[in-house]
Amino acid sequence: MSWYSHWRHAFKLDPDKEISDEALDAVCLSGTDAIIVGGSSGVTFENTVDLLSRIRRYEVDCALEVSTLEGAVPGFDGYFVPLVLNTDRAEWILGRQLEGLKEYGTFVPWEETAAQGYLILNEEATAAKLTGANTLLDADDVVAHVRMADRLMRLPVIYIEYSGMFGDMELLRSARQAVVGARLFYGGGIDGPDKARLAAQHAHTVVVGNIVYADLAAALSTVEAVLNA
Ligand code: 1GP
Repeated sequence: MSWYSHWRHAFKLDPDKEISDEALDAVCLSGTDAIIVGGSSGVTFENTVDLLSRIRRYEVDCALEVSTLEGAVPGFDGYFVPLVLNTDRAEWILGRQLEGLKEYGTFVPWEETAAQGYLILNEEATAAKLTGANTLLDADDVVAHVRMADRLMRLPVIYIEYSGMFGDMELLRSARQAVVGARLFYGGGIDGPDKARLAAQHAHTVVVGNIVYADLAAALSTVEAVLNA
């Protein structure tokens, strides 16, 4: 059992986006299993500390996705280190991570740190553009990537990422069927209970992001949908 292995539902909050105290209160008390703090751009030490300190008023688990050196902030319950599986650009697979380890390697809380093997599948997503992700994967490609991550590399988390659009549930199903040891996270385009329920059929952990900022009530409705799925 790891610190995140009981999570069924998580909200992902972006330090670079404004959220009111009332909205944050509703998110943290929603019954979600965790808040993941992370974003693809504009993440700084200051805005990450600020968001952490506001979430810390609540009991909910709070983890950081460490995607930049500047945004590596102590005090979270757990840390995820993303590695992009479907890019040719080594800097996103292990380059930046090595830089981070050279700088902060002695401070890493290893018991609370987990690598996430990311498969970024929405070509329009900021993360896909930034990392040069090859988003045109079919089911066989997805299964091969999952086996690489799960069986060969023994990564503890595989993250099927469609940030900004609802993904192909058949591909997610293929991923789930191939996974043996890893936790399968899904995120992207969940805008209410129906899509949340669909994703929860295959993913171990369903991550809900942008809708928090666009339609809070719809975001909150995903918690029960996932927990009851
Ligand atoms: C983003 O996977 C998360 O990293 C959630 O995606 O913002 O589209 O919900 P959305």
